[in-house]
Amino acid sequence: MSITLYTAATGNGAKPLILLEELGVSYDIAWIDIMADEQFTPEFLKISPNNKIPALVDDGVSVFESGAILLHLAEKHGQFWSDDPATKISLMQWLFFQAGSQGPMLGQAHHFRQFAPEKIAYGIERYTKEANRIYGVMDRWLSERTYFGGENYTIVDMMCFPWTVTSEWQGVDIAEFPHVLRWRDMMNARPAVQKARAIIQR
Ligand SMILES: N[C@@H](CCC(=O)N[C@@H](CS)C(=O)NCC(=O)O)C(=O)O
Repeated sequence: MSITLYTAATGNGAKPLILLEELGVSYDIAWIDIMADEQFTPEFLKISPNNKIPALVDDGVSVFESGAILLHLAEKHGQFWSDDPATKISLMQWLFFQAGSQGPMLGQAHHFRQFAPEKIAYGIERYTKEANRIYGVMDRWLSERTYFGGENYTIVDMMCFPWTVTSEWQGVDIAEFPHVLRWRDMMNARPAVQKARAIIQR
């Protein structure tokens, strides 16, 4: 069995690393320097046609999109997911919430607040407001359960966690979201999360 993870030091890049560390499987890392446009090379585009990290090659099969990567590994190893239909639907909705809302909106808040060469008030206001709304959604859900999937730790937690590490860059005061903070602290205490964060250095 051979696994190569193509990644970089970003929140999205951390997601599959957390799962690989939780699974305890061996893997190699191929670092992609996205600031030097290595994601646009023809070799990388064969693995990741949307020119983004992370991507994974598992025994010759390539997968892009962090949600697909985590789902592939979780199903293959029979861990951190569920076969129970009702539980699976609940997990799937939060997996897609992460991929379709949490990641992109927190990413936009991060971009307009930290990276945009011009400070555009409309963009900053729109995405800071949206980021705070998203934390409110997570906070309400986590106020009634330990993890996104209830009592079981799953890949949904691994998907949602990395973006919450940099909440202050998104204009979010984490103290206003005590349930997210409690869950984030719990995630940070996991040895696999600490190892993944040390590897990715963030
Ligand atoms: N929805 C994607 C997002 C991946 C993503 O945005 N990756 C960024 C780094 S965090 C990237 O590779 N950016 C390079 C580019 O857009 O050219 C996923 O979850 O895998």
